[in-house]
Amino acid sequence: MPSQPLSKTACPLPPLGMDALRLRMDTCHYLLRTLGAEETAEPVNSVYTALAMSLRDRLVERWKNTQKKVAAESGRRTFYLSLEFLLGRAMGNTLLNLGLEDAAREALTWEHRELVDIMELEPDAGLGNGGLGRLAACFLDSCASLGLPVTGYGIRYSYGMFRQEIRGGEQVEEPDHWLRNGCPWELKRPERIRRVHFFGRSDGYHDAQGRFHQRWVDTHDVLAVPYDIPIPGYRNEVVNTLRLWRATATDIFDLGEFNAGAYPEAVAAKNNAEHISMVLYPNDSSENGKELRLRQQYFLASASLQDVVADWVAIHGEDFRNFAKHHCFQLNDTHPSCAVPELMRLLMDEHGLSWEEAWDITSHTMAYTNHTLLPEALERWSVRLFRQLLPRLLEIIMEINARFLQEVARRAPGNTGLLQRLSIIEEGDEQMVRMAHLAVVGSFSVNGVAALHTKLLCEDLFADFHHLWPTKFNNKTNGVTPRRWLQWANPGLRDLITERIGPDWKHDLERLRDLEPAADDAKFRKRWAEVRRANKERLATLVHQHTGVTFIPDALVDVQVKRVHEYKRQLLNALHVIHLYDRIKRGEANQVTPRNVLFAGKAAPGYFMAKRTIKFINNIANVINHDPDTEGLLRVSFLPDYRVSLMEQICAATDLSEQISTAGKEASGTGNMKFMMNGALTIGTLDGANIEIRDAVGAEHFFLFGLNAEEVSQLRRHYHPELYIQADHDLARVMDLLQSGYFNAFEPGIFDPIVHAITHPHDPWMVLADFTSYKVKQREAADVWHDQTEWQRLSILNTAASGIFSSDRTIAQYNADIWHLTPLVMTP
Ligand code: GPQ
Repeated sequence: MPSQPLSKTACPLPPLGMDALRLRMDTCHYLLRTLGAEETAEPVNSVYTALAMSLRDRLVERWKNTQKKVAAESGRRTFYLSLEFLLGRAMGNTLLNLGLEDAAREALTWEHRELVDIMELEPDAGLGNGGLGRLAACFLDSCASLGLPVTGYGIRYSYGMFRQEIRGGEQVEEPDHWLRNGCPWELKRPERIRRVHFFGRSDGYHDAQGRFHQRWVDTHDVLAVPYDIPIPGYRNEVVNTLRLWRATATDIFDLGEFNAGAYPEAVAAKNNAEHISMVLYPNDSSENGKELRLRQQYFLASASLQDVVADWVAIHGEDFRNFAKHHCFQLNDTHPSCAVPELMRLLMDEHGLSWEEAWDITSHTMAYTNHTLLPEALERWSVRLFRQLLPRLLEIIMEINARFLQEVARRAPGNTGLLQRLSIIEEGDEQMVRMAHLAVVGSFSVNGVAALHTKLLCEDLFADFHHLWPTKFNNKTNGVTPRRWLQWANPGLRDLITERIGPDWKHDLERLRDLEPAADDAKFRKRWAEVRRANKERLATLVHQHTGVTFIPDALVDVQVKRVHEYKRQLLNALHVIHLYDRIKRGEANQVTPRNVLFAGKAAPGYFMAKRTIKFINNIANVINHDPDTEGLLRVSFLPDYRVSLMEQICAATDLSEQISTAGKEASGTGNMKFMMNGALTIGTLDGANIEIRDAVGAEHFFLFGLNAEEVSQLRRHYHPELYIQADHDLARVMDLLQSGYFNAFEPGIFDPIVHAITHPHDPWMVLADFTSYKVKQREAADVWHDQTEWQRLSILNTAASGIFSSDRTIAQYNADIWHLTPLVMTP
């Protein structure tokens, strides 16, 4: 953006709306007085910061009012504990929720600045890997918008999810220093620092009354410094809090440990403490097992619980009788499940409660959400590591387990198999703590994230627990916030919808059903298509900028964006792309529907097959896009560095949403919901929330293919991939092309691992089993695309049926069944 020196324009006062005028004055103030922006410099970044600070001012007042109200009502509160909050950018969301979008646009008209360009300067807060972290962010938005007193607790990683670059078709990871220019949204709260213990040993002693206690001594402590991020509700004056902890060294740790001669070591120790909040582990749906990760988990659990307990003690003293009545801790997967033994420790060791009293409180405040059935994602920590790092916690876990197994033995005498299966401690060469078992035993509620997922939890993963405590288990199908994912991401569609059915849907997404009749209105369909076309042009520009690939105008936009993982089967999609290419090459060009196929997603840095899949897709894209025969028919691109702010552009521009995981493996999926809300049609398996999406929109409006979860598990024992190749000539040709090295002419052998994986009878993801039905369904989708009237009709019907996938519905269900919070009503 060209910019004039500030002096020439220093805050003129043209006729502006009141909000815009105030926003401009505040922005100028921060720009000139706080940031000291130089008059001749190009202060674009400082304009972003100054505007963000002005908006934060507007949040702070509401924030304080909300806190006062929560304190005054002294009702029940929920604390959402999560190692991940994938927030993305805050500015657009703040403007939308405060209703200041137009004001900000006006306020920035001086100096030829454009709000959209300023907003692009905000780095994504990428403090999460994928679905689980983004779900936490959507939930915070919904809690605030429903006026529920819910506080998020997480870690303020210095480095979030890595930035992904693609070089030579391969993923290269670069650190994401998102705090480089500071974060104008957060407020540091040094007065609420907490101390977290590590190492040391457990020590028994008698108190003055002669009662026996245990305490954790000789510890190495780390300080937890909270930074608060405001979470505004949608136009309801509520502002909740996300409190993120940063680790720093204690002075005592530094000076007590080392003598003066070891000064550099003492300083280095500080560094060591700070490692805890240094970086997010980039593993999605797979366990990591590194000691530093366990430190992060305990650090979060301990700091957060101490914070809540301290607030309680400040008001109620040492009387904890009503603590459980007032608190619920929702555990986002097992990552924060150290909270169970930690609350026991705080109540017993620091506040003198008995085991029974502490257990009664703990087991009535903890609620656990499971996000996966994949065995590789189920966290287990070695007892040895636990004993060394968190000795007092291990002692408590062992006691929880002993008492739990006693109860089981009483109910099912002599059933040692059952005891072994249920035990929190897994026996074997090395004893392990099963974190999921700890979470289930310690919680009063255990939920899955989609109907099928919860059913499989009850029948499979937690069958024995379900048998023991059937009423503990419940389903909460995921949702996404319609503020960010429809209103903000797709303003064109938002305004068109409002024009048609009025604004009520913005507060109750189920009202989108009122759009249904519009699907049969030709004029409306035309305008719907126009909005979507404009979105697609924007996406095409973006893709071209970042990949050099030119999308075919008006072609079907076919999208698979998500973490790259074998169970999500990007490979199946890639095989289909090869098949389309093969059809073009064998002379069926006139039967092939023009398509732009878009992939994006990050692979865990240590996940070989996922990284090779990225290379595979890039090589295929390279061959296809450079073959003149594909001109106007097929374009393939892999967009680097997939993240929240990219999805905002992608979901508004997608025609066909690829949700093609092996049935039974995707717990829910949430990208599927974002696409549907924006009018995409889905091609998918009967997996996770796809099933509910199909139920909502109607089976005839969903491209279903593939084996169902039961068929997948039946087939496992006698799966013969070669039979599928023999049975489908198209698949055989694809495999031949692959094996001939067509896509790796100068890189011999690099795709052998891929060929090997999908042709092996032990392929857990059964890629080839679903190829034929996928191909057929893709063809059906292409045929429907030819009938644009029908496609736009289905597109409208998808949006109209997407209301139940609002995270407001999900959160209302968490509240009705688990949290039981009374909504706050704030007046402006
Ligand atoms: N999920 Cl266990 C993640 O994003 N990361 C994880 O570590 C685990 C689960 C996802 C899951 O794969 C999706 O199916 C869900 O939609 C999502 O969690 C939110 O529940």
